[in-house]
Amino acid sequence: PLVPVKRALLSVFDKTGLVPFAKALSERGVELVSTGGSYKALQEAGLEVLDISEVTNFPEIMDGRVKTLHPSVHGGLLSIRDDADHQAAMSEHGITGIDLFCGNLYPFEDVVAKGANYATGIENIDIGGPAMTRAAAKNHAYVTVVTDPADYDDVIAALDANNGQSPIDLRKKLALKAFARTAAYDAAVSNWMADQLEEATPAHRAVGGSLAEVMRYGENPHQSAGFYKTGEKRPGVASARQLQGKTLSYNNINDTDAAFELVSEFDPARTSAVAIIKHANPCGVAEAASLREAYELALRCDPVSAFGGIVALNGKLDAEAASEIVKVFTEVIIAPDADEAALEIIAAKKNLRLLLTGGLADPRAKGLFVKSVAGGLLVQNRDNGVVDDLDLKVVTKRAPSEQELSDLKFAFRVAKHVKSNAIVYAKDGATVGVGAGQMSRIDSARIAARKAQDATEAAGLSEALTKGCVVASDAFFPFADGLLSAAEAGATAVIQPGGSMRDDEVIAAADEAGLAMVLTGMRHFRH
Ligand code: 93A
Repeated sequence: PLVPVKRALLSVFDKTGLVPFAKALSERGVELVSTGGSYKALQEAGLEVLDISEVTNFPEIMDGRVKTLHPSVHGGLLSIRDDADHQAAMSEHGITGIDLFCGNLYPFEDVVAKGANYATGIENIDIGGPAMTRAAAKNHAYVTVVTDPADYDDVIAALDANNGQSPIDLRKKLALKAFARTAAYDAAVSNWMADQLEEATPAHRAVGGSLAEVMRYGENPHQSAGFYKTGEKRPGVASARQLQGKTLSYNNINDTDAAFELVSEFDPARTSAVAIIKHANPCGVAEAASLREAYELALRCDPVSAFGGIVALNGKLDAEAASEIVKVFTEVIIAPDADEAALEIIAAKKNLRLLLTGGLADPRAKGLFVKSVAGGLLVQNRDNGVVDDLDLKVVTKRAPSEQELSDLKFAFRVAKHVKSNAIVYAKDGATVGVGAGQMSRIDSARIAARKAQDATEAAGLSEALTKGCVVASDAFFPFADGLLSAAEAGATAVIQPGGSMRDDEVIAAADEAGLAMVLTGMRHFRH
């Protein structure tokens, strides 16, 4: 369980903490071996260190592509120390055991995130580093593998606590970390390569990411959780800059993502839009001439649910909008940017988290969407259908008016981001009732109508918010009942994908009720 550390090989791209770590090892009698740049850094710091080519008796060749890929290195890392045959091979070939490997890899993820060209991306795929990391991790029965500068101090402390020997629990923990690192590294290579060859498709790519943060807990306090970043280049919650407030929780990240993806559907050149999210569903969405007005309209839809919600904006947060938002207890605000006056207003609310993304997510980008099932991962492209691109067909006797058509598109844009079955009532560019996540469409329609009634009462209005509204459904109406319940609530126009066996029945019912109906031909299930 305890193994002495006599020789260490250090080969790091990121030289953070390298010199003090190597010095501490050296002071504890560990012999140091190192590669090119790392060797130079150690030598300049006055440490006694062997160059790798003295171990391999082979020069670094091909611009460093082959520097550590040698049996003297891999034999030293992989040999079973108490196996007679392995020991015989070592003495026959003059191989010395390597007891500690300290390495980190060419910064492939950073380089491609900065938009490196193809050749640069390829050149930054580290081969020797992962090979040594995996060899050392495999042989953790004898070898300590250190892949993260954050662990340097702990390793030295463990050696000191054990008479200069490395304990097995530490070696196992570090080996696990090493394999996680090389797996994430190769996933990044695979994803980048797939993006180079074809637009984001789920096929033939490793799905994975790097652990960015160990979270306090998951969806519930008894679940442990981590936040993994895939390195996908798109504005959103994973790459946003947090200006203030506590770190985001698991649910915060999930909801903030839902909020920002929704609000990104609204082109800021055309309109100002705000979405308020609770439990990953919008409890209010609106577009208007200003963000403040959009926020007020979004809030009107369901002021009760908005308490403790996440607010996303499609434009630069200004003082007018900020001063309204801070009146309601809000967990997170996410926006592309914020002006100075808004920052000051938000700063007064210490616990309110503010995230700035630097831009909006492209709703048409393919991206990848991953969901786990027991024993598997489902991977698909992000739902990148946009109502503006669809061929809308009027199927009723009455065609929607211009205002109705604008509201229909608005409602369908929102419905895409509501959990299925989704029914969205909207009027004048604002939701007035949202029915989400029901097992039957009729229930979602009833809930949306009831929420609209509540909103009407809360706003102290004499006329129902649903009077003259439109309704959107994320999937076709299987029967006329859902549609008729919307008409009863006051809706005058309907947007839905169509495609039901009973479309004729549903269209006839719409005609009878005097509704205008538009079919999109595209479904927006979301679960
Ligand atoms: O080009 S490589 O794939 N070929 C190798 O044989 C090799 N050995 C170590 N890259 C290789 N490395 C990497 O070089 C390490 O993973 C580390 O990131 C870097 C350290 O180089 P230096 O010590 O010269 O700065």
